Amino acid sequence: MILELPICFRIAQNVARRGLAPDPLVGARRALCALKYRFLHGRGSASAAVAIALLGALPLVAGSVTGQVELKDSHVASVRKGRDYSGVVVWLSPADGAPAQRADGKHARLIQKDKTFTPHVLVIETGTTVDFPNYDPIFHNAFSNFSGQLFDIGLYAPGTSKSFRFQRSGVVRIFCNIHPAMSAVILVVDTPYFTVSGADGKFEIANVTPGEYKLNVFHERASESVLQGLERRVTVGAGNLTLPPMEISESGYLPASHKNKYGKDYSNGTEDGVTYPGAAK
Ligand SMILES: [Cu+2]
Repeated sequence: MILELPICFRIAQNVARRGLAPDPLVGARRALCALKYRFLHGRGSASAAVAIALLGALPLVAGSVTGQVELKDSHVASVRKGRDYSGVVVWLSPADGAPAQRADGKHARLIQKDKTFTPHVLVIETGTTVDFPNYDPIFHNAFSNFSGQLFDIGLYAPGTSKSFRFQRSGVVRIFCNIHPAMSAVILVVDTPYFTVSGADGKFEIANVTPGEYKLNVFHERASESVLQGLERRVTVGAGNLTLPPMEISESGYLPASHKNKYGKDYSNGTEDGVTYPGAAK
């Protein structure tokens, strides 16, 4: 106890000077020290110590946001007849324009198997590295020359993987330079609060720190104006916030063919016959 007191005194001074602690655990420790010092020495402000205890020692209870989306006016059979409303991204960004979150050191995966990128829609925090493992017996070459972030990880052989770190927020449309039918979307966001809807259109963003947020929505076949019309401000408290159902119109979406990474048309029907240096025979 005696040895603790000088430490508590310094911490209490630090708390008094700064007002708040950086996180609840540190706050709790500092507040306990401050209170202990106050009672042992009869100095300092009791109200300040209590305020510190309340602000720092009581961890904020995380909230959640749930809702349901429906895709309308779609030309895609699985959506129109199968009622597949998957692939809608919903995320929360701080309403006060707080500094962007970065996820340096985090990894996510976009698998290539059966000439398909999985998942088709991947959401990551800015700074995340995406690994592109190739589980096919053929070469692939993921790239993007659309808006968002340009990248080209080159050819990679069966059973190998390449990686790329996404450092800017935005929509990155991914293609394969060998297989024109392969596509995916990586959405890079400046927040840890995001989710992707399931086939039933339901979504949940869990473990949200209570506060004011801007709710953002993305779907690859929705126009910019439709998506902007769905933005709204939400207040997250402790417990669950259920949003009213949202309809996302695909009206005006025109599927368009895309070029390869050189900006040229893909060669017709020969992709599987291509032999690459070092490819397994
Ligand atoms: Cu490919």
